[in-house]
Amino acid sequence: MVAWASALSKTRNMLKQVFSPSVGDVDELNIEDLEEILLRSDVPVRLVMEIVDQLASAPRKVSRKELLRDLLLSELGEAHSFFWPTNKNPFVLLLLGVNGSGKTTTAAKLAKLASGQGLKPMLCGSDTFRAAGSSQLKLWSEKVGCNFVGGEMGADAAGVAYNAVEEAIANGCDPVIVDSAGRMHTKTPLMDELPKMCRSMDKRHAGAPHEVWMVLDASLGQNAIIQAKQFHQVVPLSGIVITKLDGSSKAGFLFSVRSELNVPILFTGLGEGEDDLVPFDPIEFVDALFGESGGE
Ligand SMILES: Nc1nc2c(ncn2[C@@H]2O[C@H](COP(=O)(O)OP(=O)(O)OP(=O)(O)O)[C@@H](O)[C@H]2O)c(=O)[nH]1
Ligand SMILES: [Mg+2]
Repeated sequence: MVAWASALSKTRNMLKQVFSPSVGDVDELNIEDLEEILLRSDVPVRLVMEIVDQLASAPRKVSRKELLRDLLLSELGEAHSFFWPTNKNPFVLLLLGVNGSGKTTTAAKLAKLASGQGLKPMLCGSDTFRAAGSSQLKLWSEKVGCNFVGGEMGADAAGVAYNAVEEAIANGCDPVIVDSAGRMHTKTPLMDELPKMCRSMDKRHAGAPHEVWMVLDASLGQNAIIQAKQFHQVVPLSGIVITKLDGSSKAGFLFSVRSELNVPILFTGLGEGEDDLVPFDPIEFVDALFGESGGE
């Protein structure tokens, strides 16, 4: 809870301006200020309008803060708990996203989580665009203490992914977490590489990758949704990881994910360390927005 509260301190501090300590007091709430703050936090316009309408028309005895909390929670829907499937032999997960969104760090954090649960993960560094792309993940694999397969700069990313799956099968590693090179959603040739990677893994291990998660940088706000839609068209996404929630004042775009993408938010990055990845919990997220303490 402390991590969530401190991660969301920027947005929370803005909200505090409209909800005075005597929260719930109708007269203390300036709806225009709230509207501006929600929009600045990248909460979708449609939802902001709905919130403003509902708050303005609610009976006086209803706590505005509670009503806002309920509206935000219902927009996020239920929490989606993720458990590593153990019947895929191995389960293969592909991570993708634009440059610098946090894919490599997230791959390492996920491997750490899987190791902690007694699994034997394999990290695959298929970022062969950059000289340091694959070696960065290799360093992480040493830190986390797990198997690793990578490729030289310029190597075929699909081939690297194929090799990783093959080696995982040979060594009994499960899950396989495949990191990919950052790519802009607008660059067609690079985007075309993603289905090729999927076909290559499927050739070695039918059904792989079993899941494809997009890693979204929270500081991008609504732009992250535009990117995700493009990726979703090229390779259907089964999950979303939101990184850099710590320090983002644009976390309101999370409220667009369900209505615009209908892909579950599974994990959230709350820092740069290997343990700073937590399952996404809508209640903790929304409560951290209104929390009164922590992480100032
Ligand atoms: N504060 C914070 N920083 C993060 C988080 N996740 C990743 N980062 C930082 O973001 C930067 C980019 O992370 P990478 O994991 O290299 O991102 P990437 O998507 O693999 O980047 P490319 O491979 O270049 O596309 C690094 O400095 C990470 O430490 C997070 O949850 N919080
Ligand atoms: Mg990377």
